[in-house]
Amino acid sequence: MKKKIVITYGTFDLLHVGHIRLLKRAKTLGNYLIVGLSTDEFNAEKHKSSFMGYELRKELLQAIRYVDLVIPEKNWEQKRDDIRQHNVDIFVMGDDWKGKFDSLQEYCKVLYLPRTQDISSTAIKNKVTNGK
Ligand code: C2G
Repeated sequence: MKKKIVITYGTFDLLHVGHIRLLKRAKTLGNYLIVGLSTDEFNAEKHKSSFMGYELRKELLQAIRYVDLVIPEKNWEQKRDDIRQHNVDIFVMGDDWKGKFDSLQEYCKVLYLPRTQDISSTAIKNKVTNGK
């Protein structure tokens, strides 16, 4: 069967059902899913500090049946090169990023999928620390 390669990017901290549903939907758009996982250093650039470090977040992603390959996301600029290097057909992100990566349409299909409501790594962190 011809490979139809999908790519998505993110921090995937405190892995939760919103992440899983995004990855599941992304995989169904093709038959091979690559995840560009934000490194701890790039998270700092995104002004995000993740609860779990890169290696743990990578280990969790690799255990998900929908994920075929995890690569490090080190900067904003690498997406175009990743898409070309991996012959990506579809770039997918949650719709909180709607419009932000439309320039990649020059290289592959760009899709934004609805986020899963009422869950986020930040909300989980707050609940765990403040009990609310
Ligand atoms: N997501 C979702 N529903 C949620 C939470 C997250 O669909 N309730 C999706 C996001 O839209 C994103 C993916 O899950 O597509 C990963 O979310 P984050 O780890 O928060 O990703 P982010 O920090 O936005 O990094 O270059 C792109 C950035 O690396 C994206």
